[in-house]
Amino acid sequence: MSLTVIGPTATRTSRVLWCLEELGLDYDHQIARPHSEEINALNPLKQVPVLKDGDAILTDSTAILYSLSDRTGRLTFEPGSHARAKMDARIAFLLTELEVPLWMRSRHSYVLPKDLRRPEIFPMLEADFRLANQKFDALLGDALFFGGPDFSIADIIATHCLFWAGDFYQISDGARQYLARMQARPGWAASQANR
Ligand SMILES: N[C@@H](CCC(=O)N[C@@H](CS)C(=O)NCC(=O)O)C(=O)O
Repeated sequence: MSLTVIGPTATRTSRVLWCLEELGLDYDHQIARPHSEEINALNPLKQVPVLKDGDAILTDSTAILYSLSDRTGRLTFEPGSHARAKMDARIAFLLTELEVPLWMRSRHSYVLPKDLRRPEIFPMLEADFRLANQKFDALLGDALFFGGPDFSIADIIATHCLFWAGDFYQISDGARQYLARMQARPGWAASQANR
């Protein structure tokens, strides 16, 4: 595989970097910013991450994680199995509940043009995040991993969201312990090296 990850580390790009580190695959990393000429030419949404995968251009961090894990058969569960459906359900929760208040908080803090930002929604977003954090705790229970019996791409997305949440909010004790456990993995440290 010839893989080039494009996007700054301090974005959802880090999900892709961490996945590649966990898989032990070789890759290049280029730090182009969202809305830069280079990104706009690759992704009509003007967003990062972008993965150049041979001749193919892949976008969306979750789609990229699915592509890499399905192709290698690692960090995931067998397609069609109940374990896989459970992991998919956990990822759906992460993207539709835990990530949403974080993304909206970021959009209205620094992503959107100034005249479109609405900081008056911040208290509502904080309440949404609290609720999502409680749901995360309930789903995790006393399990080691969020997506199933082993470390999976669900843990990459969950960890990234909880790390991102630290920019704005205090996370629950359970989430903090989970985050510390995930960040102790060597792949996490390696994924953060090129900032
Ligand atoms: N669902 C996409 C979201 C990508 C995204 O919004 N990336 C942010 C950086 S983390 C970005 O490029 N923002 C610029 C913008 O939305 O205009 C993914 O997971 O890759």
